[in-house]
Amino acid sequence: MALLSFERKYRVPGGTLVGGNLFDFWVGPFYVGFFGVTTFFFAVLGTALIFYGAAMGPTWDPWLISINPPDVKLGLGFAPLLHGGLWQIITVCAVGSFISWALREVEICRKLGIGLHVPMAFGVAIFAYVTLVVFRPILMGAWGYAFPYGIFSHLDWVSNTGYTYGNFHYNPLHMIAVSFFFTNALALSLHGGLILSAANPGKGKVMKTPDHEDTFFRDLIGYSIGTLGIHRLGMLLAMSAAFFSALCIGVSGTLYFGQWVDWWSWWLNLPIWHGVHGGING
Ligand code: UQ2
Repeated sequence: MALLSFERKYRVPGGTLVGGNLFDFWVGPFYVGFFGVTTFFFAVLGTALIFYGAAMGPTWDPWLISINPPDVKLGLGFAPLLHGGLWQIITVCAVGSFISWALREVEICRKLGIGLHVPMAFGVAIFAYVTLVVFRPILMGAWGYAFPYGIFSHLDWVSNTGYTYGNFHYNPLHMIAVSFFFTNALALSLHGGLILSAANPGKGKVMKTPDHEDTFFRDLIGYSIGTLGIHRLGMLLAMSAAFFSALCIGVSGTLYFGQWVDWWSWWLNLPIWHGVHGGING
């Protein structure tokens, strides 16, 4: 693997959080570091255990393989290996490797003297995953409320969990999360389209500059958020989407137990409707 011309300049020692200079080296293009080692360890062990669980299970059909959490009856205890124990160890491996990956990103940021935005954004994705398989199950008192590791089986879990609370589309935090996902898609398509349009003015022509990008949106809607601003907006929208997703499932079964459509009764129960003709409060 050839070194890019600028790589040598940026391959500086230091910036590590753990291990001093012990793991401060590269393998081919990859920085290793203490957290490179732990990422690799957890990822390989977790993947091997998924294959072991598949071998112990009834099928090798990739759609149908499923590593299931323990029965709800077990509560928060340690489960026998083939009755949720594998799921528990695989979950530890997953969380261990995700957090190791984030900390390896932090070490690389420190080496380069750049901000920690990438690991912070990734941290919100980790938070959403940990909410699903750790925080919410603990708050509900059983690992069995977490989702199974399988393609069809996790889709079934999403469907069943959604219907447990009536219709998740009535969950106001779900509404906010979906709105952030859609707005994120809008912002990224505007940004991708704008950059590609400036970079591709037509065969034989010199590509255009950010001035043209600004002017396009000022002509169109009287406002340009700017080249830095669009990336701030993108990061805000993406992190908010993941954060509100975590909240919308995190409160279901822990703070809110009913059907989400009934949550909206607060509106009908406002005192301003008392005595309104035809209203539910007479
Ligand atoms: C912009 C700008 C960019 C962009 C985009 C815009 C030059 C290259 C996409 C336009 C974005 C706006 C007006 C914000 C839209 C708001 C939402 C919530 C979707 O002005 O500056 O930089 O890529």
